[in-house]
Amino acid sequence: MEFLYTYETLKLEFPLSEPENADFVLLGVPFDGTTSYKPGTRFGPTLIRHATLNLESYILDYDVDIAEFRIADIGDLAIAAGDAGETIKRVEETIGELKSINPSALPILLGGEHSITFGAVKALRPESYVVFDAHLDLRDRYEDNPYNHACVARRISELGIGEAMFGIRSGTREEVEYAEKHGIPWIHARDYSFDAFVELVEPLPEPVYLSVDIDAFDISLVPNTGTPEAGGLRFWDVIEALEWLVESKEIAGFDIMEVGGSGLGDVTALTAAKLLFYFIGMKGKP
Ligand SMILES: [Mn+2]
Repeated sequence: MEFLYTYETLKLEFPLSEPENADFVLLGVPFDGTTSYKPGTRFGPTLIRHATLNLESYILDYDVDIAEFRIADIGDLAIAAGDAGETIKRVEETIGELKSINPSALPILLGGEHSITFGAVKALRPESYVVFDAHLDLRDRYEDNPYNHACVARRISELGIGEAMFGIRSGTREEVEYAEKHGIPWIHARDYSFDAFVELVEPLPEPVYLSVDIDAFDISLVPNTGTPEAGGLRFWDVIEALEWLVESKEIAGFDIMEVGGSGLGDVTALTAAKLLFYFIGMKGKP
C-alpha cells in the first residue's frame, strides 16, 4: 500500500501489519515550521521510534504484548517545509486515504508541532477533542498565521467540536476569555486530578480525538519540546486518565505531539515512546 505523501522511515522493531488490516496505524509528521521557541520537533517521529527500541513490547500493567497486536507504520509524511497550511492538508488527505482503505483503523500521529493535529481532526471529524497541553492554543492568529501551533485548539473549536483541556499553565487573557465565551473547560496543571478529568470528559459526546502535547508533562520528563513550561503533570496521572478514557469513550484518533530533541536516547522521546506503548496496550487489551 502506497500513500501519496508518505515515505519509509525507521519502524518499530517487531512484526508489523499492513495498513489494510491493522488496528493501529502510525504516521510520523516531522514538521516544525511555525515553532516559535525551541526547534527540533521535526525529529520527533524518528526519535520516538528509536526510543521504542529501549522498551519491552510486553506491558506489565495489562499483561499484553503489543508485538502481537496488529500495528502498521506508514512512515513519515512528506511535509511542505515551512508551510503549515499545506502540511495540514496533506495530513488530512493521508488520514482520509487510510480511513478509506481501513475504516476501523485507529490513526496515531507522532509529531512534530501541534498545528498538525488540525489535519487529523478535519479528516476524522470527531464529536469531541480532549487534549493534554501546557498551553491553551486558542489564539486566532500567531505571527499572522492561523495555522500556527498556538492556534490549533481555536481552529478545532471553530469546527463546532467540543473540547476539554488538561495540564494548562500558559495562555493569554484573550484565550481565557475565548474559552469562557465558548464554554471550553480547562484544568490548570496545579489543580489537575483524576476526578476533575472524569467530570469534564464524561459528558462529552463520542467519538473523541485524543491529543497529548508532550509539554503537558512536567518539564523534567520532557525538556526537549517546542515551548517547554515548568510545573506540568506526572506520567502516571496522564496514563490513569487515558485508561479511563479508552474504557469509557470511542476514540477516533490519537496523537503525541511536540516531541523535540537532536540526539538519540533523548529523555523527551523516551517519555513519548513509553506513552505510545501504554496507549496501544490499554486500547488493544482484551
Ligand atoms: Mn503546548
